[in-house]
Amino acid sequence: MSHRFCRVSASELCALLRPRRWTVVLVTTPCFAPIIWDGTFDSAILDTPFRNTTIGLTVFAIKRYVVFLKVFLETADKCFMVGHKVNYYVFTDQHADVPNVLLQEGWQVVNLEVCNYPCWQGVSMHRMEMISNFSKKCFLHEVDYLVCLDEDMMLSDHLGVEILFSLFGTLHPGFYIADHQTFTYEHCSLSQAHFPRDEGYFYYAGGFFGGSVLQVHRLTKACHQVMMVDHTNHIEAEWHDESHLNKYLLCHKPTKVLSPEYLWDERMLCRPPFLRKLRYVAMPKNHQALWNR
Ligand code: UD2
Repeated sequence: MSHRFCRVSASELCALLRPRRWTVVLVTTPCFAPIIWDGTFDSAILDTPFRNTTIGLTVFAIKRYVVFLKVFLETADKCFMVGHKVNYYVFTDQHADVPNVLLQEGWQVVNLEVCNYPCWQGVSMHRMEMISNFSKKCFLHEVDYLVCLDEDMMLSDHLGVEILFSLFGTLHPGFYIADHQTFTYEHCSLSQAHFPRDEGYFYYAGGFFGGSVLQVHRLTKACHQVMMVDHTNHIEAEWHDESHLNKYLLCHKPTKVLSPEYLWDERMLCRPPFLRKLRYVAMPKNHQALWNR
């Protein structure tokens, strides 16, 4: 052994070997995809290889959901991919009400005209179709990665390139420690989203997924196509697009998985001590008021 090693004191050695996280959390999937938690990555190292990367963020602000857009954009401007180039793609039927938020230099908001649908479930489910269509039409030429988010949410901490990989999904905050028997995969065997109760390790949230544009295009196109098959057969999966997203991610394993730090609802859930950061959290909302005014 060289003398160099002998000169390290015991306390220095302890500091060197100390794991960045003391709490035990699952940091890899059975397929060896990393699960991203605070303390499992170093942004200073990760930022460099993504220096020339452009990230597209898609959100839907249809009908009254446009009210959430100002806070969403303002908080994203502070926390999302800071130091990188971002295009916000806002799918909306409410152009006049899209707020004019001052963003970082070089960042832009692109409003994409879409029609609305008579019911909330229709809006939620057609997101797959719209992302798929616009991926082919423009995202493939404009950005490297797509991050697809719910919009009735706000960013509350750093959310950066640590999430990027070819295909990623986010552990649903309501199920990340639940017995997999309780996962709300689609149980109707006639639906294209059907998945047996005793298979599958994770339940993913519909409100946060993404990857390279090519992978997101494949995912959204596939989900839309199977939703159309269900529609023709007069079937609607219980959790709509989220049911189909889960089926897709169970058959096409994500290469990165985001912990519930990346999607949390403080009003619905009790925060466990090992959830050190909340990066993306639900805003208060009243479904009734949003739809029946
Ligand atoms: C859950 C999922 C959501 C979706 C839905 C399907 C999370 C956090 N949320 O959401 O992604 O899978 O279940 O059942 O995992 N929207 C509009 N206008 C409307 C209605 C919806 O723009 O009139 C958009 C908006 O961007 C919203 C998103 O669709 O964030 C999803 O709708 P939601 O958030 O009301 O659904 P929720 O919370 O039940």
